[in-house]
Amino acid sequence: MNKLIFATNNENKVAEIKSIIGDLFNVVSLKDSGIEKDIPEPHETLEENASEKSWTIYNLTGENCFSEDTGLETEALNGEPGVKSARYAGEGRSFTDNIQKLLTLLNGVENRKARFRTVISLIIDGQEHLFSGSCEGHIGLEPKGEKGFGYDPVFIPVGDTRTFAEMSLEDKNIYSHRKKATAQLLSFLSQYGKKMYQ
Ligand code: ITT
Repeated sequence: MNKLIFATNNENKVAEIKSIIGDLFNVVSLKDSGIEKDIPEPHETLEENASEKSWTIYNLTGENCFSEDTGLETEALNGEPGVKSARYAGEGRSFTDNIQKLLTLLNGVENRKARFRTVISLIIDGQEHLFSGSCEGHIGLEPKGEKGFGYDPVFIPVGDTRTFAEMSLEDKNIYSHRKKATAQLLSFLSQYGKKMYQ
């Protein structure tokens, strides 16, 4: 089966992407590849950060790989936390702190519209390809649910009344930004595979 290194240190992302890709590709995380590397995310856009992550691992291994950068963008906060999503409350702070900061900034704010956006950077045979997916929704008044990760307890997608953290992974995949971006990646890979073997 074709191997693809997933350039991430976030095991929750690995579980989600594996649940979407299934057996079509052998997705191997950095941990499973024995690579210990804190990949830099120094840029102002998800695209540039995703690109930096995948080139870092491609240059290190020479193997086909992909990465993704995801941000939660809220309308009332001009797109924040956005690219700062992972470290919104500061370096080394917990996810509870990130959620608390977001809820405090949105306290009393009527417009709670938000969206998750994922950008995937794939490097295959030395060439980069970008894919993206987004999910519209709103930020709840308080955290709800125990499943998922990150901002899932406060994000409610359009079309549902539950937060992502109250859903099974199967249900999150009905709406999810990551699912949409990964579907594009899969469609590209299946076309690419056909061209290679024609
Ligand atoms: P890598 O860079 O190693 O892939 P990361 O955790 O730093 O992992 P990102 O910068 O892409 O990943 O993600 C920013 C944060 O946004 C991340 O720490 C998550 O907690 C949160 N996040 C990403 N996807 C999410 C999702 O589907 N649901 C809830 N929160 C999410």
